[in-house]
Amino acid sequence: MSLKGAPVAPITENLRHLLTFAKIMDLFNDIPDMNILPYDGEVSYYGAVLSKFESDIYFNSLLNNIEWRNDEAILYGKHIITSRKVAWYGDKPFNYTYSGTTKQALPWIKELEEIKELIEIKTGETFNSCLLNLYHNGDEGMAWHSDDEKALKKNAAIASLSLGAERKFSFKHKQTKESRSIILEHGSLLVMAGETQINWTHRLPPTKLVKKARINLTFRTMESALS
Ligand SMILES: O=C(O)CCC(=O)C(=O)O
Repeated sequence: MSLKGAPVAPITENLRHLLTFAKIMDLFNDIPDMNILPYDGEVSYYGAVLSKFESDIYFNSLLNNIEWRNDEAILYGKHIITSRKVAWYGDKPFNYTYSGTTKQALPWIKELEEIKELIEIKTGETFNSCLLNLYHNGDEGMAWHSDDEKALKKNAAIASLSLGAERKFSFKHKQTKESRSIILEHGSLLVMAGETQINWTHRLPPTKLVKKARINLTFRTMESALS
């Protein structure tokens, strides 16, 4: 509700104030205590943050309403087009370059705004962009990498929401090569924070065991959008 005639702050500003208040009041008691990584990074797995019903609805509406495109990469000088599909959304049409190619962010759609708000409330973090991946089945995965591009705010949390088929997700330490894996359920949230991207790589290994599709959303913070 707003007072008649009083200026109305944009919703994102209101949300930011609410989040700061909630953080001060320690209202984020959903945050898991356990770190999946043994050292040099922070990864929290919240389990399902959406019901099966909500997860099914979001899976189907994202499948239909997102502007999916085949991903592209330059690998060993060759231009590769993946069967996995990808999409990039954000507060502003900022450019995100990874694997040698650049994408321009599309404006948020309703479903993404709703999921983003839920994740911001659960985690106490804010995000200004989201990379989505669509894996049609277990043949499609993602190779070892870190989300450490210069355009991303350094050490900012990255929140990963999974919908659809359950898949294994793995981390490997860059120096010690120690690894950890976790199964990401339908409707689940995983948050990578601290120095995770500096010290660890992660991947979604391909598997012959999974025949169904999965959608993953990683909410991120672009540095360029903060100024
Ligand atoms: O699909 C996933 O869970 C992983 C996606 C990922 O690693 C990324 O977007 O950087």
